[in-house]
Amino acid sequence: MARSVTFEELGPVGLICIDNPPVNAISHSVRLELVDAITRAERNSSIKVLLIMSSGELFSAGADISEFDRPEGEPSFQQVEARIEFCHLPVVAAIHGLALGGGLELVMACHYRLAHKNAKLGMPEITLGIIPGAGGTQRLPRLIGMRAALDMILSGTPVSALDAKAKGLVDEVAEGDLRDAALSFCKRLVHERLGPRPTCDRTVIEDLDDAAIAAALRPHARALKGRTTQDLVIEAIKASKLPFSQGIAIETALAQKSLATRESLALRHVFFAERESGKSSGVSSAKQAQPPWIRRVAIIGAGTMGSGIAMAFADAGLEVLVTDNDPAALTRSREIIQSTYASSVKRRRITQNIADDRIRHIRNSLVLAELADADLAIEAVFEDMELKKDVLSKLDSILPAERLLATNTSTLSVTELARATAHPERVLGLHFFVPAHASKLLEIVRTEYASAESLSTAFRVAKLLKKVAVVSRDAFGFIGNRMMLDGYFREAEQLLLEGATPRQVDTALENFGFAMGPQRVSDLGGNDVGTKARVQLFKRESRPDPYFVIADRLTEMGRLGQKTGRGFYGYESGSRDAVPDPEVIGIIEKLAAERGILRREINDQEIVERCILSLINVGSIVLEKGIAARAADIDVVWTSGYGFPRHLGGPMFYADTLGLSHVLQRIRHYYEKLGYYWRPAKLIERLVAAGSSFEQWDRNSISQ
Ligand code: 3H9
Repeated sequence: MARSVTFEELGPVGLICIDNPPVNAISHSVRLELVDAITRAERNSSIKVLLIMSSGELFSAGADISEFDRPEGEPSFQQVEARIEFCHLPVVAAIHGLALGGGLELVMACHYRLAHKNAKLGMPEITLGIIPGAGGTQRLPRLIGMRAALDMILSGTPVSALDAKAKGLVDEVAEGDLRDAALSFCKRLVHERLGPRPTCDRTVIEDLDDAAIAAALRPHARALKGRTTQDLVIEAIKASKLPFSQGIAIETALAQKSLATRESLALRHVFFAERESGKSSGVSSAKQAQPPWIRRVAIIGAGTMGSGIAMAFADAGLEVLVTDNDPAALTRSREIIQSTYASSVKRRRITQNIADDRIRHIRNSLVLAELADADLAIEAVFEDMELKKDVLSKLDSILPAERLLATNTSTLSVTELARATAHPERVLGLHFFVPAHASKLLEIVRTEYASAESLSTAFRVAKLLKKVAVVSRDAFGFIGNRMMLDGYFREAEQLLLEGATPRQVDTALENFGFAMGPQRVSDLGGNDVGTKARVQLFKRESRPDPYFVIADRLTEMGRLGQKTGRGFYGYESGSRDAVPDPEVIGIIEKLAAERGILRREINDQEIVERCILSLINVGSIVLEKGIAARAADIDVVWTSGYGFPRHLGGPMFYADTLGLSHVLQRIRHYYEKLGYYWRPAKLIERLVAAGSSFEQWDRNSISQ
């Protein structure tokens, strides 16, 4: 069996190298082999110092998350760290790339630390709903102080090597070859007879009072809304004032507690779901296949979406050509791009040099034929079937036959668009979300013609853009918008007709955990945008009244949302604060009366239950129709693209935690009360009859 840790004798230095691709996770076998290597070095009298490094692109991504549901086994993390800390030889860690979570905890148990200047060090456990459980909450405060440690663990964001040095987390920052620098460092230790320096022997002098805790929590309030892990982190960090062994015992108990929370199960589910998305129903080979190199991208259509997509590629360092036959559109696009980058500079997200460089990566042209050497073309012209067909067929004749042609449609049939070309196998939908350069989700829309090579290229695109990709079959609304329109948003509108107010619906769903309630989202995106999209979608499939009758009426009245200062709410000039508007209640009452709907008091519990259950029910239909391949893909779409609280795992995972028989019973209840559109999805009925769950369904469909 291949070893995941190697040992090399280099004069007085014993070099231990972790080699566990792809991310050097500290698995059980790595821990076993680390202890073996240390024992071997200790027995060798010519070795005077131990150096721990890693191969590959990063030092370590931390503990092996896939082993979390099993007993830790021996040696545990703590045992390995104690072995390092109490080794009679000085132990040095040299970090390149990333040292995260358990990887950094291992580093902190070493006696000396070196980092390459491009390395980053972080404790991302909180993003998985757990606390650092391998000494991190005890050693980090000993090295950098309680407040800095609390901030680093609460943020979950890695710090740079230089920052780590300033904090006292590393001793030296190396430029050039890390191995050479680390070997010189080790030899210096030998020469100067510097011995072990256990972190556990240090004491924490700083205090953590309530004001300091509140100040540490404040910047993370939004990310931690509805979460509980932070309370356990605080408790563990406070314990670092105690003698080390007592602090470690408290950390271990709290870490076990965090692992068992629903929050942690949900966050780990989303972590793996994001990495698994697309690895089913024949896509896996495409995801793993070696896709062509992509350096130049052509965007056709210089509107808001085209400009956003252009920035997404420029941000990834690619050359972008934006074409449009309207010179004014190209001028506007340049203005959008310049002002977006200027605002990023103003907010200190990027420097002026980086902004200038990205702008230089984007070229404009009025001539479509100029894109002939592009590795990939994405059309982002108006949502009009004939126009898009015309553009795609022209692209088809300009670009060599193996290049991907993508459409950014959110409403039209990609299949019909593909048929307009001579090579339908190279046409896919790449559904970007607004703002295209910042949003995390990319829906890849496949038709029955799409080739594995096209899919593979689409995955490469997502990876380049650091987006999470989910494959959807070509159907009304794809995965996300179908669930939003037929489920979540429709139910929100229905609740308004039945008696709730926009503020009540939004607040209830924001308290549930959505970043923004549905009516505020509509006002932000523009009610007219939704109305236009539904007009197009209805050409594929229609929906009976009432279906977004309020939003459409608001559009007719010019109440388009924030951009006109009036929508579901009123907005003071220059303000984004949504102010309830009695005129809107009047409009809703009238629409309800026209449909014979009797308005009544509706409580928040009913609002949340109906919006979430309808989302789950339509999600099940999306699954049974094969629009999404896995329930976990739906969870990825909703947590990364639609603001569903990540710590609840996405709608389908949440359904499993509620229990599917309970879910079905409540859906049946609303079906009896509200009629046809609440008809329970057959898939839920089948799963309940079999005593199964969405998770089980995913597992079965993967093993088929
Ligand atoms: C921890 O350390 C707990 C301790 O405090 C206490 C212990 C007692 N384990 O993301 P990618 C896999 S908690 C297992 O696509 P990238 C991943 O599934 C841990 N597997 O690459 C994927 O597999 P596949 C704290 C892991 O370049 C492959 O590696 N650490 C782990 O875009 C490539 O991943 C974290 O939270 C892992 N720890 O990003 C860091 N990490 O190819 C989690 C990755 O089969 N990891 N895999 O799909 C990351 O943030 C990113 O993976 C990383 C690379 C930035 C490292």
